[in-house]
Amino acid sequence: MNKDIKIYFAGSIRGAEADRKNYLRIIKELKKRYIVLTEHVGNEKMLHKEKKLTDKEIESRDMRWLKEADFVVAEITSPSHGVGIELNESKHQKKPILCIHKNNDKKISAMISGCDDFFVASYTNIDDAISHVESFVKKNQ
Ligand code: 6IA
Repeated sequence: MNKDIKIYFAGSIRGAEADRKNYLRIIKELKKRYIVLTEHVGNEKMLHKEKKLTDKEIESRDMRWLKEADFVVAEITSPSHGVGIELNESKHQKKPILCIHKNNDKKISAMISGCDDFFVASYTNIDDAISHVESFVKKNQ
């Protein structure tokens, strides 16, 4: 249990094929272990409330949360411009960054797999995804 560790979870929203249910399952498990700053990424109801915010407000709030985060966990199975920007910003802020993706035959961006600042792991189920996060946090704490 690391309830004082803050995780910025990133995942596709307006990007391609956002698998919100999958994000939600991962976030639910992460919340048992850590503080998740960006629960809305997996939560349809919370995202609905975001509609009251302007894109400018979303961008500046998310960048503030990113600064606050101890770790960044990005679900990169579906390509997303927003996630790409968050990853690049996290890299400049020297955050420990874990990118997880479903174990399928789709290739992930070379800009992610080719970058030494990102630790990339594939998973087949939620337990698998969480154990990647746990061991990454343990190693980089
Ligand atoms: O380009 P994308 O939309 O796929 O970017 C997704 C990433 O950017 C996520 O990891 C989020 O942290 C961030 N992001 C993008 N849009 C939002 C948002 N509302 N709310 C919170 N974070 C966001 C989008 C509009 C909503 C009403 C559907």
